[in-house]
Amino acid sequence: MINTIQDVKKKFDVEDVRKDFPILQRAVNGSELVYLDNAATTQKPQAVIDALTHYYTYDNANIHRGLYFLSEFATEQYENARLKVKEFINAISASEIIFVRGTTEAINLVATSLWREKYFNEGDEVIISNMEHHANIVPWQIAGGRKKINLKVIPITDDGELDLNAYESLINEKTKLVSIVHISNSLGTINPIKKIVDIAHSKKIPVLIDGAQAIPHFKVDVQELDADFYAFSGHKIFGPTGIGVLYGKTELLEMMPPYQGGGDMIRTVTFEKTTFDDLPRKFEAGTPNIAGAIGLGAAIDYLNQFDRNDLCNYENELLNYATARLLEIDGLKIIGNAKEKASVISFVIDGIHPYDIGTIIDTDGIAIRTGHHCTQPIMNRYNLPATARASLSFYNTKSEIDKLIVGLQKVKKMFA
Ligand code: 7TS
Repeated sequence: MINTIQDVKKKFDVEDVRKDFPILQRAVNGSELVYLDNAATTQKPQAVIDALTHYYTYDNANIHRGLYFLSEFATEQYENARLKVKEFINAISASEIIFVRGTTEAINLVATSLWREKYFNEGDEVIISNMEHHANIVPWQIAGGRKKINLKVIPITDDGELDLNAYESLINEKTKLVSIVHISNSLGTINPIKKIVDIAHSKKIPVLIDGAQAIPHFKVDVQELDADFYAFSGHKIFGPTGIGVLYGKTELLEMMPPYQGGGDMIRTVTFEKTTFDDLPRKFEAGTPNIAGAIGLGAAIDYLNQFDRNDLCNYENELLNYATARLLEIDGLKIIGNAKEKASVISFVIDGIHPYDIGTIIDTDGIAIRTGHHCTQPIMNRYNLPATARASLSFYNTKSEIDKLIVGLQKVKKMFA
């Protein structure tokens, strides 16, 4: 069979890839930057930076309005980015792609809009898990104002895996939604999301998936998962900050009232009554992050050059290497040992506060995250105030992991 141009993927080579990310060449505190905080945000390839610069230099105009060339051209690029997202996650239609600020706004949109629709009554239940980011806890707590949704929490095992039997037993006639993280940002656990969806759907309950950490690691197909909603942030897949995506099935998005009101989301307005535009514009009030969407499109183009499996396999290789090397350190314990794990490693070292670890290795230019990672309930589950976390992307190398180990050994010596 003859390959089409689109089928021919660029061979993955980490040294080549690193040249695409200019920030990786900079120094921090006199050392070459070792950036191991990719779960917080990823670095941007030159192609994304160029797309932003190009847009603001040559093409800037507001969209969906003027009949002049620049406005039409900006609109075309913005809508083209939506098409790229649609293809990227295999949605049925581009109108199922709502541009938002990020995962946080996507979940707030769903929680607020479903309340307004009276989809929830006071005392109805949303099933989440013990490993949710605050972005998938707090919106459900505040959506109804004084009226409360009850959160039912799937417990996790000591290894950091969801207890699926407990999940099934939490479902009852009050369960209105399951809202669950695909990959945990603090444990690295890859949840069996398809199984979770199938169980919920067998009881006719829709599922929202927080895909913030999954989307950078592997190919996500919303139709294959049969996700009702899927949320992610552009900045975690090598795109700009301030842009993200809410995917929703058409029938759900059509049933839901707008999240915010204003320009661009209406069809007619009088002082008495307003009618709303069709999807997706009903949910995109005001001037959106046009440059951000275009930058996200460029990030998707960047990723699409590669076979995503090559990137994923390489990240797994890094995960295995880093796990083995970290465990060489006396007194170091990894938090989160699920069988299915992405390249996110939380750890603690006996007698040393994670903040001290982070601060000391920063003096050698090594960036890791320390803290509760916006997942306080999981810290409580393990009885920890915080962990240190190294999260790896496909532009990281084994030699960077070696530098982390040298840094941690230095920390150990200082506290000996
Ligand atoms: N959900 C998960 C699983 C996340 O990891 C994050 C951010 C969010 C939601 C929120 O995403 P945002 O783009 O709307 O802020 N996680 C992290 C992190 O682990 N370190 O910094 C941010």
